[in-house]
Amino acid sequence: MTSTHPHPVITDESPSADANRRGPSFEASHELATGPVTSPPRTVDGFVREFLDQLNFGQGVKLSQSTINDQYLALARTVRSYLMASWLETGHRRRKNPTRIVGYLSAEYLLGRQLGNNLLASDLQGIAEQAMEQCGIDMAALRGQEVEPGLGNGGLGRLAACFVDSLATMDQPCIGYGIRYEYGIFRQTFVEGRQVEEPDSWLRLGSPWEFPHPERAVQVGFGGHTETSVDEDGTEHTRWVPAWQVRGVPYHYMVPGFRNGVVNTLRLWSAEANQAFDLQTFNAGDYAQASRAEIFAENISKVLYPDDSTPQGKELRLQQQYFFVACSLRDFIENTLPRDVDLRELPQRIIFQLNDTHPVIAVPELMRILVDEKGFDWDEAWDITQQCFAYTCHTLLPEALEVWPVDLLGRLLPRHLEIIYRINEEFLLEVRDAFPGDEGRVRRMSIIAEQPQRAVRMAYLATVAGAKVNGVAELHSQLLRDDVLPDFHAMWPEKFTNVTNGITPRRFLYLANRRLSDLINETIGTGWVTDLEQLRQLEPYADDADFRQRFRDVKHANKERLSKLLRVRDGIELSQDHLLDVMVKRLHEYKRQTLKLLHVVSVYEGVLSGRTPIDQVTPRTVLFGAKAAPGYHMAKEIIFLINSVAETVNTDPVMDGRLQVLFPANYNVTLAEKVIPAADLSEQISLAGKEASGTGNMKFALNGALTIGTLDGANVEILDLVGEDNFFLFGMTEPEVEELRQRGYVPSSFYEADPVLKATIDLIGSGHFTGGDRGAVSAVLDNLLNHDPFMALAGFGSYLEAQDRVERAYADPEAWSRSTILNVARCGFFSSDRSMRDYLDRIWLPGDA
Ligand code: F58
Repeated sequence: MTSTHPHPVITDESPSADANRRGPSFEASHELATGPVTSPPRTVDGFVREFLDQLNFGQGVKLSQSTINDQYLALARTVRSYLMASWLETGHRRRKNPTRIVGYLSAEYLLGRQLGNNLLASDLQGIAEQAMEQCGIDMAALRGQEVEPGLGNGGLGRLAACFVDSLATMDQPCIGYGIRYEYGIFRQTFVEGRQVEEPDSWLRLGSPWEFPHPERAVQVGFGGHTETSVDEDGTEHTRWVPAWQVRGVPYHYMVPGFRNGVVNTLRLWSAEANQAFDLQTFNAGDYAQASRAEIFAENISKVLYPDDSTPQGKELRLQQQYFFVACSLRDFIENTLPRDVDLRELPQRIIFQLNDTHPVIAVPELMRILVDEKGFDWDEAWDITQQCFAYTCHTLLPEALEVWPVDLLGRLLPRHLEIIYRINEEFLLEVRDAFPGDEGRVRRMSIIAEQPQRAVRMAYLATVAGAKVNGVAELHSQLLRDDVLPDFHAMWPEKFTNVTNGITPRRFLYLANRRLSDLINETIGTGWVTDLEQLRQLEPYADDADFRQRFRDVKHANKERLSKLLRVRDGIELSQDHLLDVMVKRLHEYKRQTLKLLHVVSVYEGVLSGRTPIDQVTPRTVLFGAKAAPGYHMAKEIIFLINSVAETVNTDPVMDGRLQVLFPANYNVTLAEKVIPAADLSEQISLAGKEASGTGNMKFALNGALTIGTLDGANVEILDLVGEDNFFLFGMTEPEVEELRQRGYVPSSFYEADPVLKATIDLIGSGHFTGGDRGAVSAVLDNLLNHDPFMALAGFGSYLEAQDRVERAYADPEAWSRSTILNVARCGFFSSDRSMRDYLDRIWLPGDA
């Protein structure tokens, strides 16, 4: 352990020369400078004093002149200063006692607001409330001032945020690595029912939670060519000579554990030009040209790519991916790992978890560092690399598996392409060895696809390089083994494992649902917050009428809270005595928002046509929340249709206010925290075999909503745990879906055979919801009737039947409450703490258990 890195084979012109210069690492030099750091006193007075200091000296204003934004920034910095000692102490402790740490590589972190979470983690909520009161400040207004960092698209980014929260709470060393996008997921607005995207300038009013560290910047190269030389021993060396470089500047964010004195680090990279502008060109008056390099570099971390399901051909996206993993590996190897550690020991010090394929270019990057810069021979480098990575797949849709055309990759990262070719060559030798004479298999498994164009299959590269490959729910992992990567599974069955997703109970129960957590605390104590299985102790209370009443009171109060919010935020009215039926998630055909909409229209059509007496309609509010990728045409048409139906149904007196459809714009983490605790019914209705896991499904169940759902993703496991009496199951199984597809699925035959479905679709087709304009809805309807790739029409009958069951169950409040309590009591498994334990046991530290 005490030998030094092998001598680097690097010349002075190399982009990395600077980063490789010996000297104490940053961590070590910091150590010399740190004495004990003390927090401000944990009293109301101490808090007030710190807050006023932050206001006066941080913001440069007096309380009497301060704006809400000044106050919010000062409050955030106050909370930060309480966490600081723990942050420094955690780093210090970790350096003294080195273990294998997790480097979570994720292009997305959908963090949500930080203030509430950090107050909760540091146990300063009460003190802060009182301190603000003493200052005459409305704390709720300050909370409302925070703009959430929306640095993710949906489930995958939110999962990363839950995971880092859990690791800190479990005192597990982890650095979350990602990108500090200047603009996160777009802000959605509706104009005449259609989605309009606006840039999300989340940094505009200041960003009090981040710590820029320009002195820790690293260089990242792009483009150029490679050069090969032979040394005196006859060994060949290759060197990459990039054509251009950018600087990666790290911004550090605190990731506090729940009241345990641990603060881990999230390190997000921002791209900057090495030279801001060309002074000579500027002086000559060509201002635009003078800043070209700056604009070019800064574009790399400018904006989060909104999921468009067609990742190919997006050069900037590949730049982003390489940029952040190159920064992260450099940072870990040069600035985090002590200098005296031999790189052969790297696997004992780090496991890089690849969050989907987005960071997979890290694999050839590590090989390049080890072979080209550090002088390892290929086999040894490959042996190290294979122990340093593990890969999580988050999808089952083939179109979402990233492939990069070799032209593009070779142009942007020529050395990496060479390395990938060599990895592939050696891998295919292994395949031929294991399956002699099976050239079909060799072609199927090649990391390089030949059709429709030569391209690198990033999922295959990750599978070949990773020590482990996991899916995110039992069903998903099984389909991953059987359908997506069967040849790889046949070759390395032991590589494959499952870790079912989870959610952090801190944010999604304690913070989001204060009333329910108070009731739980009162009933079983507070141990559940870090040991969610303790919720099991609530089971007997499902039979306690008094407890059920209190549970209902909580739900009612949460509806009231949501109702107030929606009135102010969106100008919409939520009827609090309705069954609140919620479908919130990204808009995607496979998730089947159209199926939900067909149900809504069928209820309306029933009343309109006289089939259903109005007094037989269960008063219900259907709430949608969904962003569509800007380039996803069909998804945007579906949004328009939902808004059109909402407008008609909500205002048609024939419904007597019994059916409301709400679609607040810009669904995000902040809104989720208010919507989920208020929901009665959780819609998880994707076509079986399409949703890898889902995590919204877990959040709803844990907050006492019942699920109507298919046997897809983690629904299967929720059903298993809560029991079929407490879950509204419908629809085909995954094998049944496949069977129907094999038989030949004809959606129009379902339309012809089911009069309710026919009437429902005909009503939409008549232009009833679009002011008589039939053309306005034809894209969605044509698609449903002629293609329906996700079999919404085939699912309609059983879905309606399940909705009938929902209404019958809802009509008995005591039985309904009993079920909701059992859902809460039995969903402890879905804590992300448990997911992290599983990653540790199965992937990160197997054998340590
Ligand atoms: C989601 N994927 C899965 N991808 O769809 C969901 O079932 C799962 O629960 C979740 O991951 C966590 O495992 C997902 O959110 C993305 O957002 C990608 C972002 C980059 C572009 C392509 C989609």
